[in-house]
Amino acid sequence: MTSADASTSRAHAAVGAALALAAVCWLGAAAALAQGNGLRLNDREYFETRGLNVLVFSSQYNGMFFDEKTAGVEIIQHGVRLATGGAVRLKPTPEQWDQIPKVIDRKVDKAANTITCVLRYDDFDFDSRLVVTPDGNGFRIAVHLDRPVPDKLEGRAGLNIEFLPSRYFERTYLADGRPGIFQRHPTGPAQVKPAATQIRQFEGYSTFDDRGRNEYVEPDPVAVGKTFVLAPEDPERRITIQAVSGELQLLDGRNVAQNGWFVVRSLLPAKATGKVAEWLVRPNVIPNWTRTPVVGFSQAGYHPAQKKVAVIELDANDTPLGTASLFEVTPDGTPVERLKAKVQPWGSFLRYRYATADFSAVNRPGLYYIQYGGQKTEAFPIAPDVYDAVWHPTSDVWFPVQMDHMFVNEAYRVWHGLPHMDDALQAPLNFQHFDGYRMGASTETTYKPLERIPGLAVGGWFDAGDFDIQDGSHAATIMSFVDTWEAFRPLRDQTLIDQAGRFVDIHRPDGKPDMLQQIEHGALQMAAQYRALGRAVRGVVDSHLHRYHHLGDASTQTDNLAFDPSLKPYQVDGHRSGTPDDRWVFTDRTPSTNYLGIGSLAAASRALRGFNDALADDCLALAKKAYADERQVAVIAPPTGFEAAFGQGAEIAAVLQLLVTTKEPQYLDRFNELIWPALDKAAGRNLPAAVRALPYLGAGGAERLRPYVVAYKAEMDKLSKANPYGVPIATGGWAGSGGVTSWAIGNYHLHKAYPDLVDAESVYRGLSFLFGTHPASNTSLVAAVGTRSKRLAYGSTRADFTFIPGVVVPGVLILKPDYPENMDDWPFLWGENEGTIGGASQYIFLAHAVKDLLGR
Ligand SMILES: [Ca+2]
Ligand SMILES: [Ca+2]
Repeated sequence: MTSADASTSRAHAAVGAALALAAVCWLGAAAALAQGNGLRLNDREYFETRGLNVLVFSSQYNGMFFDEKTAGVEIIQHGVRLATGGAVRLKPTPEQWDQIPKVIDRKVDKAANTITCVLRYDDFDFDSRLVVTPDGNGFRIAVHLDRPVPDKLEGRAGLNIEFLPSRYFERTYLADGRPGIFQRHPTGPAQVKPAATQIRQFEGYSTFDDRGRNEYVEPDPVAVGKTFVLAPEDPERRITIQAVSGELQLLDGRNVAQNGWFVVRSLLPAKATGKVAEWLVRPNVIPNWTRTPVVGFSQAGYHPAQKKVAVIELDANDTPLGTASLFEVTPDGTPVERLKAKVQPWGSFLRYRYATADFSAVNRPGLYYIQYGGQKTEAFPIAPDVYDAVWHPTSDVWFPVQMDHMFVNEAYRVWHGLPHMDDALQAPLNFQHFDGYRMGASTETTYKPLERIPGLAVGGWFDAGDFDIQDGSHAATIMSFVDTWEAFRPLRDQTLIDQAGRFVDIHRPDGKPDMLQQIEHGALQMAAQYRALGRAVRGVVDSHLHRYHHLGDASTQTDNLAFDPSLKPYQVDGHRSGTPDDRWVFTDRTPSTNYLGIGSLAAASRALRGFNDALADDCLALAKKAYADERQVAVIAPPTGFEAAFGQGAEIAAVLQLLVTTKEPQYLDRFNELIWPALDKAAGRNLPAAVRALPYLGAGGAERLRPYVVAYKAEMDKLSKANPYGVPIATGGWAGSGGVTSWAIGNYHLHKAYPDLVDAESVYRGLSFLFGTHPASNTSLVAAVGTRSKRLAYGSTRADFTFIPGVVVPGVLILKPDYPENMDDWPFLWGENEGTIGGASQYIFLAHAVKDLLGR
């Protein structure tokens, strides 16, 4: 929530207090008095009072991506999560890949109103007990030790809690009464320490590029004292922290990592046991605070013919108003009320209450806004052409910026220089990478570890906010683009893409459809991998952790010079250097990834026919050979585990693409062999492929498939009642706009084949969800699309607190147990703000699909 939202929420609190029914107010006050205004443990196992929640390891640190800033003791003050990471930590300002404690025991004691967690660091055989207990208007955090801090951690282990910098921008603090300003950008202090004193990071890798100097950097405190008051001037953010013994430090984690937070810390004393640290934390609470309602609607507007339903998200203590109004904005600025809609209470979902207001009756083209109580939304259009251009930023800007092995320019701005011309080396053996890649005991290729794999410095997209090429999502993106091309033929040409010159210029037509040029760019990388390796692999990724977190111009991530081990590090000789920074190709054998790669080549060969015939021929030949090879492997060694369970979906995609491209009976037979048992196992996941194969399945195909669609429709009806948005909302560690998009695309295919069973509104709802009809905020999740859209995202420009236009962010993360969040003032949570090529390509398809249905 931004400071503008914070002031409206204060205003709303005042209005709410004045307008709310007296009886409700009185009951609320009585209940609060009965609880002594204090925090109580609720049924969801966190501490709660009106305006304040304290979570104690409701979420745990994730071993996969380590510190995601969503674990430990966390504070949600006036509806805004602003503190995380409360725990015993081993560094002043732990980074993402620093050691995280494992929770080996968590006791929620309702009778004692206490949560106790035992935290363990296996590397040091170090256990601590963290106890959180409400106290007066706040709570106590205490650390207990049965055995003293291990020698190696003396002066290192401390009680930490982290505060989100953006929540404190333009605010101040007091340290024992001494004033300070929270810096907008970190300005130290920091100190250099010998590398030997560094506490081991993930798998022994280092986030720090010491340029061979055998050292690393740690922040020093910005302030020290017994009592800190954070944001004393702001009743929404004011928090007082007092060290019962010892002292507090205030540190700025951004000095070592742009995604660092402000840290309040007390070192644990050496050689001590029992209660070794204790804080009294008192977050200010505004009496009878009520969160400002969120009026969810489509920031991109509505087609006159579609339903227009606003979803109103309300504080649990709020009561829905009777009506909401739709005002038209007339040319002289006078608002004219066009409809007063009844507000229909929907019920509870997660921590909020919901209601809906249906404005569908208004269908006259114009500009409108929704008024709910004292609140009015941004203006938005109702018009037949609202969806015509919504995919343009993603296609014109975001995808060009994601292009690897190209120099990318936009008018006066260079997005990035020519990157990764030193691709790529065979990854070494037995290697656990920091981004989930892994190599086993064999390369399973003809290349030796660290040997150059030729021909890979061409084509490809950065998968997401980092700079790797992931084959699975890369292949899915090519197939999605081919779907869009074949279904809708978008001829838009606003980008110059010159493969020979490795040059991309945005807003500069070159006479060639951009969609075909993107398919070509993807196919160039994929075909290069098949030429060199005979199959798709896990992907191409940075070799060292200190380069993986690279922020800025992709062309400076490596030196673009081929690594030559006979030279010294940083020594350059012609086109070779001694710096081992070339990316690695992880070549572990994964049939499902290979099948997706095969499908992408087969699909690309169709789209590229007549555009780049040589590449089209090559793609198809590589796909057919690789498919035959992979089937041989499957006969010798049938897949097991994950591959057995999920690999068939990928083979279905491959066979479908080969079938559509070649019409050969061998692929039709294999498709029939695979698809029907797959439908019996999981209809929803496999229906889109089955529906698209209908033209090949013969006369009875559609009728044979119908019962599966009937069953899917029943599931969908159930789902549309599970939350007020009528779409599947994911609850995992990565927010769900991608899932919503592919769900809506599936519905599009089903609607086209079975319009009596699956309606078009289920397709539109997916897009409306992305455009602002979602929990937590009403910001469009597609940057630069809609009146108000994402102002920052987890892309290569995140350190600048901005976004790449057209990025589709994952969106609203549901933090355990009940808190929906999408930060729009802090870009660094990838689960909320990192766009992917898969999600973006699917968004382009969905935008076309919605326009297609509404254009009829
Ligand atoms: Ca073009
Ligand atoms: Ca290099």
